[in-house]
Amino acid sequence: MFEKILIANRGEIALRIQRACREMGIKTVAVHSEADADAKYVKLADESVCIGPAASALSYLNVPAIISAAELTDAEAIHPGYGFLSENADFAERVESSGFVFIGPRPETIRLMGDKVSAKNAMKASGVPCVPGSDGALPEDPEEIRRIAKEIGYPIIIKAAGGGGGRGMRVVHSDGALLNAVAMTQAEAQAAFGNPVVYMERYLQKPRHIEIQILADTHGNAIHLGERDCSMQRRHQKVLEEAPARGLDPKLRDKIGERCAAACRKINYRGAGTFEFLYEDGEFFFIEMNTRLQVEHPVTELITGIDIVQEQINVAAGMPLHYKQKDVLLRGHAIECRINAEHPYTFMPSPGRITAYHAPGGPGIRVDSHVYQNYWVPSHYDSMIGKLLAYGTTREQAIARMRTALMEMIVEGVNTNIVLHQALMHDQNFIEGGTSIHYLEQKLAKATPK
Ligand code: MV4
Repeated sequence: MFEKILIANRGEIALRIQRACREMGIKTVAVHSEADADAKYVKLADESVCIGPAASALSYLNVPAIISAAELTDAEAIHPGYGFLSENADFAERVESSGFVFIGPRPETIRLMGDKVSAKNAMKASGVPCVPGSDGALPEDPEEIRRIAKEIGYPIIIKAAGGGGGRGMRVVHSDGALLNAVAMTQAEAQAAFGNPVVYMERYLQKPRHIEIQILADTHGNAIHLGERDCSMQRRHQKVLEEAPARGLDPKLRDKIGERCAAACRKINYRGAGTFEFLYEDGEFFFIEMNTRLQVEHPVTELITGIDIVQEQINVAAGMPLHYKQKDVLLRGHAIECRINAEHPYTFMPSPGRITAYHAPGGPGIRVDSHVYQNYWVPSHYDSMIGKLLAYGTTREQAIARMRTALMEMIVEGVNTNIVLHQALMHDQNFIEGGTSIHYLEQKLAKATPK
């Protein structure tokens, strides 16, 4: 096992990874920007290194500074967390060629999944069901493009191979609008990602966003940990996540989960990963794969009892997974509310000093947060200040516990979205469950007419 790991991230996830390391007897190195120098989680690490000024481009994205910090402190492995460099294949390659272990998939795998066309091709070939669409990149010939769209049937969606997470997409409703939309998406893709390749899919109009968590080791074992429903989102930012997904047939879960695990075995996947699906009318359609630890991983930890971060570290050290598929039992229900320092209805970021803070507690409550009274929320990074999770034997109990926890939670000095979560925990459609990816935006549009 490693003796020392460098954590190339900040905030709650830096603390989460530290906690896993401490339990495993591994020393930690925190790297931080000037803006995060005084944060308590930096002091909690065994060692810390300042890697640059507040701006992410000069610190948390500063590859040479991070590698130097690992050399300076004699760390053996680097955990990238989520965001920042976590899905950057060049970074993973630089980490490994510098003699460190990258806690994540092999660089080739990150690259394969970073290109959405090659990801979909690989998954289709591995037996994962995909959204019906073009066979890879769209051809040049406009008549060919029109024929493909007609065959799929309108509405269709044009997506950039270099995009993902909601960037570089365009919905098209008719043949008349098609070729212009393709040209626009190609031009935007070239400008944004340096890659003009686009592909086409049938546009699903009211899907849910359901993702499957997987773990794979370097001994040929791959397992799935069930799904998370991440449909409650606004502008591609998830607001809350839960597991299991309301109404999902356990037989279908096992089937799709096993397909994902089999695909991992086939491509020699290593570490933790997430298969993103759209789910509509009882059918799963693969859209993308995330090759990192996700923000919402604790939802799965609560219903499986598996520490996903510790498994990542184990696998990176070359050890086999601690669990076989038959050991993975989904028990109860978990909900995660992302607590952001932002205005609850305009979503304007609200950096500044937290003047009063009280974390909720009690049975089934978990708070993953790095903040405290007097903590300064910097304006340079995303606005998430923590995650509040509630576990219950039933979904109803998880909701009841989340309501209580949200009521107990105190964050003063900055705006937060706590009242939005409170409203959602009393929303009749949320309580019923199974709302689509468009539900929250529609609810907000009704609540705040222009
Ligand atoms: C889609 C879709 C409907 N049909 N693909 C947006 C993010 C990117 N990961 C894929 N996205 C979508 N792809 C087809 N064929 C609708 C979305 C989509 C979406 C997906 C997941 C979560 C939130 C979303 C919000 C708007 C659109």
